[in-house]
Amino acid sequence: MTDKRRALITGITGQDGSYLAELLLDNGYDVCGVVRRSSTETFERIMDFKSRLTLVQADLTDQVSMIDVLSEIRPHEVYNLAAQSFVPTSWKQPILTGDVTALGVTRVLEAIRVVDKGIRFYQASSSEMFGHAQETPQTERTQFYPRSPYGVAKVYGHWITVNYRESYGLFAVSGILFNHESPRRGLEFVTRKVTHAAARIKMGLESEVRLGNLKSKRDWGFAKDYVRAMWLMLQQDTPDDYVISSDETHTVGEMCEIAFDHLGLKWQDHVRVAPEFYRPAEVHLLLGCSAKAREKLGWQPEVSFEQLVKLMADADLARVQRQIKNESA
Ligand code: NAP
Ligand code: G4F
Repeated sequence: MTDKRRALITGITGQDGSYLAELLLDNGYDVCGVVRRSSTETFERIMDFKSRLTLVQADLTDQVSMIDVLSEIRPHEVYNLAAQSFVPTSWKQPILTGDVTALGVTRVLEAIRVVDKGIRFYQASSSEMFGHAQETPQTERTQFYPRSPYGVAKVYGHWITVNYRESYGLFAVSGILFNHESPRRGLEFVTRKVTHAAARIKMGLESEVRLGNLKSKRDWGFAKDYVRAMWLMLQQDTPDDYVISSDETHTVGEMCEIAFDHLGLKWQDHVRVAPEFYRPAEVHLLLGCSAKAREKLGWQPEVSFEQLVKLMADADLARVQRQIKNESA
């Protein structure tokens, strides 16, 4: 072990985990990532810098594996990003979602309590906790009203983090992050589904994309900006909870318009509304107020909503063009 600061990231193979790992490596950390066993590797997002990481096998559903990993690595900071994070899946698999996304947080906190109470802890909380929003914009003081099993699980994760801070004096913080996207976003989330489809349509591989509620509004930002806020939260003198958002809201329809327009296409020609993508209970409007983070952490986003959608569309177009070239070679 070196004298460098050590960070452990659960969910390192996900969108945020991959960006956070890069940020921490750049900041001089030894970075360790928890990966769960699967029959095929899910290392695509961390491939370019995997040789600089330590990867350890554990699972948020397995308490002993989390204690073992913390005992072995002895990190200074733990970022808990692992979750069943796709909202529609949380209705299909509510028990699994509760086990990983809610109780999983307690398992990590228990591992910290047992191994070393000095470890600083970040919990990836979500604007989905506001759900049927009780006020607009939403702040750290807005009452929660989750609208999916995922949102309910995140509310549990938030409060157990606050509770371990208050019960055991842990440096445990909850970052309430609004939607954040990137070219590394999973293909099932709406932004990436749209930019990926627009790129394939542009290249003549498809002609339409089927979506659900085009009227729903989200406060979207760039994932790379948002992981910076996670790190900042763990560098403060005292633990606290922060909303991280762009402080703007846009409809799914507006997002489609920018993506298709950017690739020289008319979105109404290609977007079809399909009932199967509507949700049993929708979160209609999310709009954050990140004033506290801007003032206390000195955080602010660098990429606007429009820039974000365009950079995602560009990345998907380049990716689709590369695939076509490789297939014809
Ligand atoms: P993501 O891309 O879906 O990544 C989820 C990660 O969790 C993956 O690395 C996955 O591993 C891992 N994981 C799932 N179940 C696990 C288990 N049982 N044990 C260990 N690891 C497990 O999510 P993301 O967008 O990066 O989001 C990161 C975190 O922030 C999540 O907790 C999410 O709920 C929360 N969040 C996200 C947003 C957003 O807009 N992106 C906003 C607010 C909060 P595999 O690769 O093996 O599947
Ligand atoms: O992209 P989404 O699936 O993201 P959602 O449900 O807001 O959740 C994401 O952000 C949360 C933060 O608020 C995270 F905690 C969570 O882990 C995840 O990262 O859907 C966004 C909106 C919804 O209103 C949905 O109904 O887009 C609407 N939508 C319309 N058509 C669609 C589709 N969503 C998806 N995934 N697929 C569609 O075809």
